[in-house]
Amino acid sequence: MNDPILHHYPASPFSEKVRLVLGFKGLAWRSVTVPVMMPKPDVVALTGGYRRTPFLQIGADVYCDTALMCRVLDRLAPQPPLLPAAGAALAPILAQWADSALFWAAVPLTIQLGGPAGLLPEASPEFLQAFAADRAAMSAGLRRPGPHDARAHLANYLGWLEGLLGDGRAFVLGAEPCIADFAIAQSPWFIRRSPKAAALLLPPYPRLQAWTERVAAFGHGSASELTSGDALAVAAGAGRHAPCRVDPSLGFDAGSDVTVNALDYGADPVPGRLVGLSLDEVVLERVDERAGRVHVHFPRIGYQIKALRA
Ligand SMILES: N[C@@H](CCC(=O)N[C@@H](CS)C(=O)NCC(=O)O)C(=O)O
Repeated sequence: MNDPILHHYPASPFSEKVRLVLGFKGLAWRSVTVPVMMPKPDVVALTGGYRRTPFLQIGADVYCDTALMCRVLDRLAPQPPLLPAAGAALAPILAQWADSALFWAAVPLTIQLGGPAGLLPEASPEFLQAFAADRAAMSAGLRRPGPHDARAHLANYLGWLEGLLGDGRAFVLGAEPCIADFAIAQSPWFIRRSPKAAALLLPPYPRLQAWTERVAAFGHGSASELTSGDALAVAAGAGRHAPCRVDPSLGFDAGSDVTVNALDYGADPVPGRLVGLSLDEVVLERVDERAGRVHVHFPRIGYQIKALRA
C-alpha cells in the first residue's frame, strides 16, 4: 500500500523519464493520470498550485520536479544506483543540460514538425487550440528558439551524444546507466512518438537510436491504476511525513510563511509554512480540505523561495 504514486500522463516526456527510472529500479508503483492542461483541481489539492507534470506522492509527502523525484526514488530503492561510481560527478550536470537545453530544442520542434494531433491523437481541434493557449500562458516570458534555431541546436546536441556513444559504450557515461541516461532519453523518446519528426530528425544518429532502445528496454516497472480521488484519500489518511528540518544558516526561519515557485515556466507560487530547508531541498507544509496536512517538496536548483512576511 506504500508504493509511490506517480501523477503523470502518457505523452509527457518528463513523466517518461521517471517511468523509465521506476523500470530501471524494478519498482511497483501506482499511476494517477492527470489532465494535460489546466484546470487540475486534484493536482492543486496535493501540490498547492504547482501545475507541472509529473509529481510523486508518497503518503502525505508530495515531491515536485523530476530532479528531486529521481533522488527520492534513488533513496527509496538504492540498487541499481542512479549515480554509479563511474559517472557520479558528471551525471547530474549532464542531466540538468538534458532537462533544459535538450528538452527545449527537441520537444517544441517535434510538436511543430509532427503536429500536436500526432501526440494527442484523441484530441478534438477545440482541445488542441485550448492546449496551445495553455502552453503559451505557461511559458509566457520565456525566450524560446524558433524552429530554425531549434533544429540547429538539436543537430548540435544529438551530434554531441552520437560522439559520446562513439567509443561503443552502452550508456552515456560508461557501462552502467545513470541519471543522465534517463534525463536524455525523454527527448528522443518524444521525437520517436511522432513518426514524421523522427524521420526528419533522427536518421543521422544510429548510435543514439540504439542507445534509446537500450534505455527503453528497462520498461516502466509494475504500475497499477489509482484515481486522483483515491490518491487524495491516501494523503489525508497518511498521518505522518518524511522527517525534515530547516537549516537556520540558509536564510529563512523554520515555521515562517513563504512561497516557492519555479524560475523558468509554470511558475505559479505555492504558499506554505517552511518545515524543511537544506542546500538541495525545500519543504512546505500546507493544509488542504481534501488532502489534509501535506508536505510539498521542491529541489533548490531551478526554484525560488520568497518570505511572505519579514
Ligand atoms: N523541471 C520540471 C519540468 C517538468 C515539465 O516541464 N513538465 C511538462 C510536461 S513533460 C509540463 O509540466 N507541462 C505542463 C503540464 O503538464 O501541465 C521537472 O523536471 O519535473
